Amino acid sequence: MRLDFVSIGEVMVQFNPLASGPLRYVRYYEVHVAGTEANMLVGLTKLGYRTGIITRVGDDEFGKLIVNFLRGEGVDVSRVRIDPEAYTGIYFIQRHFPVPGSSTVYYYRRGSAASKLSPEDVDEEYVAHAGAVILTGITLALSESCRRAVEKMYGIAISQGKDVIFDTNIRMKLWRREDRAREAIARFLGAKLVFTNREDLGILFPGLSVIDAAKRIIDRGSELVVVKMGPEGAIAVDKEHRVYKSQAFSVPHVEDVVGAGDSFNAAFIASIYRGEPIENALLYANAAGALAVTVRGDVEAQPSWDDLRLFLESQGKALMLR
Ligand code: KDG
Repeated sequence: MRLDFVSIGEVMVQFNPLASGPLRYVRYYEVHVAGTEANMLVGLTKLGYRTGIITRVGDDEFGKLIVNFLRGEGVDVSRVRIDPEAYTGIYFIQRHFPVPGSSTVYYYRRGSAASKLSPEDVDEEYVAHAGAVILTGITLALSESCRRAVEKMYGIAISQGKDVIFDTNIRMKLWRREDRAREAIARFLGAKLVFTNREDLGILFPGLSVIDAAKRIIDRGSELVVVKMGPEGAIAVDKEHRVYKSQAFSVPHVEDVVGAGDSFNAAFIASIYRGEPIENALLYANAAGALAVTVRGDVEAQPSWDDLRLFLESQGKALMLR
């Protein structure tokens, strides 16, 4: 089977409270399936692409939920390994406290099945047959064997002349030390398309402005760098150092901001791979990011092209596909 995009990473069960505020007062949770790589793949399937994930889940009910969910969304799960020795990772979200409009994640994932991913999970043929590979800093942070698995996938993609898309996605709760993140992520900054954000650039290139830091990534071999800035929109820098700026959309109600960046990435990637200009890709990506924050769960409000058209029209803009 030929897939357009494949990725590797941990998929977890997300417990998202029905009420906002401190978790000690929360009594009811809603169950979702999430994880940055899977989120991007689901977003891409909604926009018409064929995707697949390499991961491990435990031989437990949460693992079964994840596989059923991803399969239902159209993501290829033929490379999901069921690990009888380890459990499926989970996490909780605390919403709108102590900072209204923000969300905080609490992981229960150390030693999980996915943290045991290793180079042997990376099927060379599977990667070689894909159109492009999506990698993130989160998988690099999970364990030494995860890091080697991501490096293997990167090596296969490069040797086969495949595009690599990389999101720095620095989670300090996983890395604990900034120098570790900086060192592990450095070699991936030559990926063809790099997504990042202001905080990550501050860790990767301390003291540099956002635009200068993005230009440094271009100088390492990347062709396009996209800096996501949440409610402040996004900036892209291309290989001629041209800078593109775009504004975010505001929505009437922010339910949960977790996953917005993945929704943004999916729409941006989908647009670029169908040949849309960078300005339009940024517009559609901001729209997809805005939609994602309106619901609990990372992927539930990711748009199709028709959804994007309707959303943009409601904002006085148009979807102009080539
Ligand atoms: O981008 C959203 C993800 O951060 C969230 O779903 C959880 O994948 C996750 C992680 O590792 O933080």
